[in-house]
Amino acid sequence: MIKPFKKPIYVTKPFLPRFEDFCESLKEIWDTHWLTNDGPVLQRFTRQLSHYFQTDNACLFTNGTLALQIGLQGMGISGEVITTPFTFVATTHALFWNKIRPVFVDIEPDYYTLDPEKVEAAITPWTTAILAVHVFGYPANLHALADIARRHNLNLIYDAAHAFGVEVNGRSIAHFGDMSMFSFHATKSYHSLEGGLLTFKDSGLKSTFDYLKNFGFKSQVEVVMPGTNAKMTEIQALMGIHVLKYFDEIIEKSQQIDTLYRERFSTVPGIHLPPPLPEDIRYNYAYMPIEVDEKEFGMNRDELYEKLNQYNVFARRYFYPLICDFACYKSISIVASLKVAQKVSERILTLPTYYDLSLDDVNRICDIIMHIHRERTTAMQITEEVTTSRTYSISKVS
Ligand code: T4K
Repeated sequence: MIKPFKKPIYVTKPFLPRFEDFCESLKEIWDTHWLTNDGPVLQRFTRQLSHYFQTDNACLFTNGTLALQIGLQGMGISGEVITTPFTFVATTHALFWNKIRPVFVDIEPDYYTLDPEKVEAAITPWTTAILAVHVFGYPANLHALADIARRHNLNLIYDAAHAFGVEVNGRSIAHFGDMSMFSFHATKSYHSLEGGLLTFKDSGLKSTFDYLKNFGFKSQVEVVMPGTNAKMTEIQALMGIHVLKYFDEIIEKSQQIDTLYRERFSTVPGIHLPPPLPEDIRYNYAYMPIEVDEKEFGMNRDELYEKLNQYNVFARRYFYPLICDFACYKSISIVASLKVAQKVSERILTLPTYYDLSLDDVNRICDIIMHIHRERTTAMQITEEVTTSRTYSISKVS
């Protein structure tokens, strides 16, 4: 008998720097009384991120959703945008708030990113951009999408909310496409409490993004566009600076967790994991998605999800339902089949992974899943035997 965890194990738990270190550094903010509106800490954070991403084209926002929304607005994207239904709802909301029609196309089965073939087939005269997602930090099919965008003269935008720290051939993922958005929400492996970052190719966009996130102000007496308020505060920026120092350690620990899960699940029937990534990709191990095959495992994803809750393990069904199945997007006509996305969304479960999740706890989560599987398959065998013997005795009597 395996006992439930005493305390809940959530899908993630934000990394925090040492309390004393953070408090000590707060003194700077207390001394200056500068809390927001492009303060010195935000400026320092921006410089650090520019260095980290090796680009001056970086702009910080109060969260990833507003970053993406403003990014699309600043780039003047309109009409139709081809995107994925297998993502967090904010990806589509950013389009909606810009009065852009999302055109959902299917994903690839291994890493759940946009299927380039399906993208090409969905292009119409109204298409202005492709909005792909590096979902779970898995890079989208960068070269194929770039090729399509180039041939059809489309903007290529990445929702890289999950992909902080991901590199391809030694280059940050931020350097692909025309613009990328990174989320620094507390639930991300890299965070600034809340926060968002845009990186972009065209340096001319920098001032537009700066205006848009600050009500459109160019000077105290000039409003050059109807902007909004999407500024990052000094305390957010300070947290971002602290967490950045530990990010390599966070990745290293998450990699150990990933390796252990993979090892343990290699012998569990019906639990499928995305294949290991090619060697030229430096992954951030931010999420631990598994797919549950009902036939092989003996129960479906939702039953496993509920059972895990009984053991105090709170895995999440990222991303279910598909965006196109939410009431507010139901009216959007789907042009193409979303067969893969539908299947993945019904089978996906993201397991706990975070910096201070111990390997013992990972082992215990795996033990619980194996125990649930064994319990179910034994019960199924008994039912089968009873049914067979009943059929046999009935046929003998008759
Ligand atoms: N694009 C994509 C692809 C995204 O995934 C997201 C955000 C965005 C765009 C938008 O970026 P932001 O505007 O958020 O910067 C969470 C996050 O709120 C959301 O940021 C994230 N994606 C999404 C995948 O996950 P929920 O509703 O699942 O979060 P919640 O509150 O249920 O938290 C999950 C678990 O994390 C909790 O069970 C416990 C733990 N937790 C959470 C918080 C907030 C903590 O331990 N401490 C905390 O402070 O959406």
